[in-house]
Amino acid sequence: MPRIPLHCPGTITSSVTRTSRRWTMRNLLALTAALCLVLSGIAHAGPPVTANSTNVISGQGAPCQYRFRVDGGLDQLIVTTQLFDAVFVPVPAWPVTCQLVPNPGTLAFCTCCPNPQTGFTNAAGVIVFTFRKIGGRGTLDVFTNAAPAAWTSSITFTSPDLNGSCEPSPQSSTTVVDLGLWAQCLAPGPYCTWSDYNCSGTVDVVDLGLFAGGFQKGCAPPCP
Ligand SMILES: [Ca+2]
Repeated sequence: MPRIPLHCPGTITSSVTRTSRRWTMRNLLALTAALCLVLSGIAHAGPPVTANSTNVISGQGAPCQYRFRVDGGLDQLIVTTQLFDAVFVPVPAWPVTCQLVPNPGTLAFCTCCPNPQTGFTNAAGVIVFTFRKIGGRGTLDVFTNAAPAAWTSSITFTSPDLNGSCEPSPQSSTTVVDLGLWAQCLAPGPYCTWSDYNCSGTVDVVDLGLFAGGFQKGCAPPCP
């Protein structure tokens, strides 16, 4: 017996439902795209504001000072900056410069790597600078410029290259001249922080060991 094709009411309904679903999906996609455009317009950041942003300096390995070494051994100074605008929206792709600047307390300073360093904030408004391979002793200003936002902090530091000579490798930046500077602070001479690498309050054989770690070390790539 030949079969008669039937259009059941149920089939028609499901076809209509499918079409309607497709139409709704298309509208939903269009709406989402429009919403994204509007939101991205709202989220567009203004210039960074110092009071709303953060600039954190870390990496100090001893309680009283940073200890650097021209080969990058010992401490690294890490500057983490996050920029926000006046309404706390992160500021991406913003140019930031970070510089170690000698101040009146700087007794000697040299660096094997570029100073200042420059870069751009990421999507979260964050940029991280790393400073290492440094010689000298005393204090330094850490100046971060994300104009119109800016910060200046001061750090105390030392290194086995106490006179900040930064000889290139294979020369040694730590020589008998530096040994003389270190030994000035041995008892009964006056105490000085720069010779006290472990910040114990006295200059002794432990510090001599850390100082000696600078022998045969000179400036060499990579940077930072
Ligand atoms: Ca030296």
